[in-house]
Amino acid sequence: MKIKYLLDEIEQLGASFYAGVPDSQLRALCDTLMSRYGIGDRHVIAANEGAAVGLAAGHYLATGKPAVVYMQNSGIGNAVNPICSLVNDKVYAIPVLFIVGWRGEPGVHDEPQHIYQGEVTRDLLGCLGIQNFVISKETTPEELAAYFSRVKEEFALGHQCALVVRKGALESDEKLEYSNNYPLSREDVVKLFVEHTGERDIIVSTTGKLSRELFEAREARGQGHEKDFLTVGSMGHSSMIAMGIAREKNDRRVFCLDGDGAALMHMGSLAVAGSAQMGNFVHVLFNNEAHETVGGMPTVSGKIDYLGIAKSCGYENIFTAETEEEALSLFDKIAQAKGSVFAEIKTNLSSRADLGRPTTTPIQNKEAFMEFLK
Ligand SMILES: Cc1ncc(C[n+]2csc(CCOP(=O)(O)OP(=O)(O)O)c2C)c(N)n1
Repeated sequence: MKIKYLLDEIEQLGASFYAGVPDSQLRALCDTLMSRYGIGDRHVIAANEGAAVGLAAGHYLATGKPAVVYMQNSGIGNAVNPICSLVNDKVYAIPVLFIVGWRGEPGVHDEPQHIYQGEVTRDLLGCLGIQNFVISKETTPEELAAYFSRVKEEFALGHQCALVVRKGALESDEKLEYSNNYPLSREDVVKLFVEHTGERDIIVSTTGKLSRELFEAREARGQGHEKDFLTVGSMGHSSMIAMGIAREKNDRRVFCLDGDGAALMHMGSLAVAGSAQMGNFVHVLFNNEAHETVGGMPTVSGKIDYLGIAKSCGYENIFTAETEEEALSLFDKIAQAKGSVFAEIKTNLSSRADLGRPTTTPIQNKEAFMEFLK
């Protein structure tokens, strides 16, 4: 279905403000919003999906108009609290239109982290009191108009509605290419970590392509995957997984390889990890100022002083790298550091079109990893 039909219906609904977290399955929507509105009056990329509901609520309070919140279905969990305790009609009764990318739809092949989420997506929305309509490639403008009439009725009652978007359902004429000028690629830096971390060092890697690149780097070197915990889902929680391990394994160094979008998503964890001042904790932020994995839409990380934030959160050693030379010298600095480390590495938005996905299952990953931790 052409994205134009959807945006026209939204316009007629009186909604003109969009907030969300990008999703590859909603790429046609994200790119169209970026090209029409950029980031500004009509469109904000939120830190997480719950925050997007907050923005939608604030917009409604200020204008009396409903807003649109877009997200991958993985983000429903982040939004549950403000859906139940803020916008629900038993509280402030604030209409919101959700546009939800349906990863892991039953019967459609997808990665393990999407399977259960995909199974429960519509039930979960139903449970949250949100009427939802499935949008597929075949949805006609007439069917869409009928869904929007229902949305209007629900909005009049102070309810929320959702469009659950199937894979490949939305088409747009524009596909934006995003870029920055940093010399290092994320994948090359990931390879450096594989080469320069020690035999007993532990890696916890963030959601998205970074984990896929780590998996492939091990394969390319003929190594096993037991040293790495791949946070395939649960975006934004790799630092807390790493902290949970580091607390128990004082004699092992734990590297968290984080993404800037993920770190922003639950930024409070930086304060908790930093203030714990664990001498074996090495938090590495791959900052490409974007959600590269899902298409490259920008984050606010270009405007953020992560080094200042890390310092004030209590990290004891703060490093930065933008060139290969600087990235290589990081490993000596980390080896000599006394106390916890935060390192920000600036990376560009290149990634391989033929990048694979883990060929082992999450359970195999967990079992080998736990054995390695013993
Ligand atoms: C809660 C949640 N929201 C959204 C997504 C979809 N998603 C997967 S990876 C990703 C981008 C991650 O960005 P970043 O951490 O900056 O890493 P990059 O891809 O740029 O390396 C997003 C939005 C998700 N998996 N989970």
